[in-house]
Amino acid sequence: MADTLNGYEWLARAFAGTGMTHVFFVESTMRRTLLALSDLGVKPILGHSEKAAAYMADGYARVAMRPGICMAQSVGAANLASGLQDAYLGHSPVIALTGRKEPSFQHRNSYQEIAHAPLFSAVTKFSTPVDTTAELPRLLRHAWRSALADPVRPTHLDLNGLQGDVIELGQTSAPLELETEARRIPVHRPVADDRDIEAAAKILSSTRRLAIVAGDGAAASGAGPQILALAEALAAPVATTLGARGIIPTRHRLSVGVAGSYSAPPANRIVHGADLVLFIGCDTGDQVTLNWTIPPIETRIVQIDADPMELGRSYPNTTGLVGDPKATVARLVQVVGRPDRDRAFVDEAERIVADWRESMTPFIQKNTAPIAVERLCAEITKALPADGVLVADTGYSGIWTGTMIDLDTTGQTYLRAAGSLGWAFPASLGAKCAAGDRKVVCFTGDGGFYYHLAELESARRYQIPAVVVVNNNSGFGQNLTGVRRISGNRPNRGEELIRFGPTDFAKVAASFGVRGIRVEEPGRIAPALAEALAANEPVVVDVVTDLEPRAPEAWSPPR
Ligand SMILES: Cc1ncc(C[n+]2csc(CCOP(=O)(O)OP(=O)(O)O)c2C)c(N)n1
Repeated sequence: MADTLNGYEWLARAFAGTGMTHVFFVESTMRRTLLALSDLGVKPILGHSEKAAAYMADGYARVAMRPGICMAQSVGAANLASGLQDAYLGHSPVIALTGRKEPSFQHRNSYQEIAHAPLFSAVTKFSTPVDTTAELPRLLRHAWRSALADPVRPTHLDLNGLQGDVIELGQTSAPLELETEARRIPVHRPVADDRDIEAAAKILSSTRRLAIVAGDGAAASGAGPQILALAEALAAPVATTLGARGIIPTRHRLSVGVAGSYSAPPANRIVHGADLVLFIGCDTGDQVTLNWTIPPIETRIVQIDADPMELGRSYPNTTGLVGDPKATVARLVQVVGRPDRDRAFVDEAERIVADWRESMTPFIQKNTAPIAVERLCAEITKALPADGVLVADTGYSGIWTGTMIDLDTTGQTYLRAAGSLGWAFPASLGAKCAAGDRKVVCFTGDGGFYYHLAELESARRYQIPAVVVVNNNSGFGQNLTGVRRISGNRPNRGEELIRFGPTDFAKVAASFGVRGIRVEEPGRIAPALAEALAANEPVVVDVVTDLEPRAPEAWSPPR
């Protein structure tokens, strides 16, 4: 029997025992636990909103590939839950802890409290009240295992006591381990059944025009080298989801870029032109398939996924293999061997990509103000270290970074918002907490940056040296196209819906005590990035661009 401990002592020691380095919270919650964690060397990071704390935990979890913890008191639960949407969609193992008023306060108009269960039901895969400290170890272990198991997703414990204090003060004599084997995601690497692998190898080898689409699950599995080996053996072009950008070097001749709605034209054209598509760790959702038109719905599919529920979810004509992408593709490479392949399809794909890249050259080389975002992206490509982490916000920030920034070393990591505007800045702070010496660059629009500007204060207080690049075009640039469409392209009509600023974010940063660099000329981008990356402190690089230029547009099939 282990020693009897208070809940807060148990929790702090159990968390610290996993090797976690930071937790993210907003007062007033779990004070005893937070102080005990601090004593054990785990840094509590106080954010300015629960949503930002959740995003920080998310960024932390995606880099650490282990659980990220966020905490809030009862009235913050709704804010915290809203911050879990991205972690849920982005398959990030965030564990949320909230306080909840004691049972005697329930169902009698208690101040500041609504029911928590409905708030968390849509954004977690496991959420439960914890009524006694004796139950805490078992339920936390379950929340932990559940967050890490495929499909990886957030979990939540609703702790008795407004600030979780009833649980903190109760006693337990449970063992301190949260997990017996500390492994990063994916915790398990099952290999698909040999018969399924052999059948798939036959189908793939006998397809002339074969395209691979690698998804976020393949990226989480670290399957890049195995996918590249398979693509080489089968002479197959490789497209990715936005989240799997960089899973193989983006300048590799087999790489055709991101497919779907947040993409440049080549990948969609190429995947659409395939006779068979091999999806690897890919959710086949609307974003990567451009509403299930890339490839067309009747296309023959082979699909590898750790989660059997994903197989054939959207494409009925699917041969499915259940297994970890890395382990299963490695085996598939062995079985496929070195078949004699027709290279016409890859040659065609290579030409399409080369033509598109050439068409972008004038924008990349544009040397006058206002700065072209293509040029900004090219400068980030040059500046990002070989082991750098790039954190992109949603919308155009996802499209620009996913199409115009090349990631050419296997040491680089690309993280992107799964749709929540404003996610990237707080997520990049959490990412930096987990990244050690690796540099973290956040790419955000001004619209996205406004959401959590207050976290500049957190970045300064904790000296979290993330580099924030703001594509400052004084408005919701992506939405200009939509506003114009509904206003019949009448000049200025409806633009008040999307224009704001101008704001000098370098000055805003300075007022928070954060170094800010304002960039108005293309020639100043490289020195600004170099200065920011060399600084061992947070830096905002405010790049003045224009609302008018459009990001690359997805190619869609002729109707
Ligand atoms: C929470 C949330 N609200 C609204 C949106 C819709 N949305 C997507 S992109 C975008 C505009 C983003 O503007 P900004 O960050 O300035 O980048 P830009 O398009 O100008 O490059 C909006 C409003 C969203 N994705 N998430």
